[in-house]
Amino acid sequence: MNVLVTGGCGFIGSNLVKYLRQVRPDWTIINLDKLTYAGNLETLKELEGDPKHVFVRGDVANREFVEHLMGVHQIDAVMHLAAESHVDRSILGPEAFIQANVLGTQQLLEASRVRGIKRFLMVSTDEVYGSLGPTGYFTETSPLQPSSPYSASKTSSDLLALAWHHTFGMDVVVTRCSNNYGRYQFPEKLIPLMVVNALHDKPLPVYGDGGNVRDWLHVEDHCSALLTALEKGRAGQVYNIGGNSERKNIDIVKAILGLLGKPESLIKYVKDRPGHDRRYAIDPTKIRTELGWTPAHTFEQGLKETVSWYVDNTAWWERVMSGAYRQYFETQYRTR
Ligand code: NAD
Ligand code: TDX
Repeated sequence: MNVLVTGGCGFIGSNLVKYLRQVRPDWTIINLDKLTYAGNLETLKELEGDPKHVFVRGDVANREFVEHLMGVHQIDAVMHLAAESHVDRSILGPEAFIQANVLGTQQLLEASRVRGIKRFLMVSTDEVYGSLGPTGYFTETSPLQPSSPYSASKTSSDLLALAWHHTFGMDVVVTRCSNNYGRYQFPEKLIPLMVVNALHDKPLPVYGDGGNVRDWLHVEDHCSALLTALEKGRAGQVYNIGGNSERKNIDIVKAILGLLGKPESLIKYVKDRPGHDRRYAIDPTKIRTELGWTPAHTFEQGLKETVSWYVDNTAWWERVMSGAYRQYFETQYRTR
């Protein structure tokens, strides 16, 4: 089996590539990544020389190139993770999100159709559903009401993937996952940002009143769910992924400070994010009952391990913060 993973040098993608190499050792993974600011090839250093992991730098929006790549590597299935992923950046500059998430997905779908790809897994997000009130859960039939340019672009790509199933008969499965946390997350997202700032005794910027709720899932549980959906999901279906771990942002920030032995005086309430969704909560019944998936991590244990990982791997995030991680690609690949 030859699988094209797009965005395999990002947070979830790099965890997924490593996970697949472990649990499906006979598969060949073609990792197509543009290496934007969020792509870090260094994260996959341990796979150097592994003949079953082929890294290719490229843009999913470059259809001719992607079609060629799919032909050369005789790709059977696509796991599409490549995207611009940070909500705050989408507020500052939405264009890159439309280009990568909407146009990029359309081009990738079209290349997949032309090449007769047997299964296309579209990695979407719970943000497509918009915001919940204090009660209730997102199910797969909840209305799609995205709030930010990021979530609107993801909703577009999610619906494009389903359109390629309905209109062209392509075998497409869509997953919508809640907030991920774990190792190798870029320190612009809530959990790693708070850890890194706390380690530097810098203020921890909490948006609004800190009462916004997110539903957290360990990245390794997301990876196992993606493999389950790829192998067992029904064509044309959507599967929510979540671990029933709703937490208020402020409670997470306080938990991180507690784990690091830092004072709560570091918390700084700042201006709210425009259009900030109040609450996300996933109902994962369908993937649990229909496909038999269950998460392996509890949030408390997972957060503890994640915070420890950032404490033990300062070199990784310091090279991200300084920009030095970009040199890895230059020395390892550009000179070949
Ligand atoms: P990330 O920003 O860490 O990584 C994105 C990767 O995609 C990077 O390696 C980047 O270089 C690459 N990329 C961006 N544009 C590209 C393009 N045009 N062509 C090829 N590669 C490109 O993101 P992440 O947090 O790992 O998220 C991965 C996917 O999962 C995204 O589609 C995101 O919407 C989705 N998702 C994320 C979460 C979360 O909590 N992080 C939750 C649900 C769904
Ligand atoms: O500095 C901060 N202060 C703060 O209060 C940051 C970066 C975030 N927040 C809040 C905003 C959110 O309520 O924390 C919460 C989480 O924020 P992010 O880490 O930016 O994630 P979110 O906006 O929830 O989106 C994430 O989950 C869904 C991912 O970035 C998306 O890619 C995914 O689709």
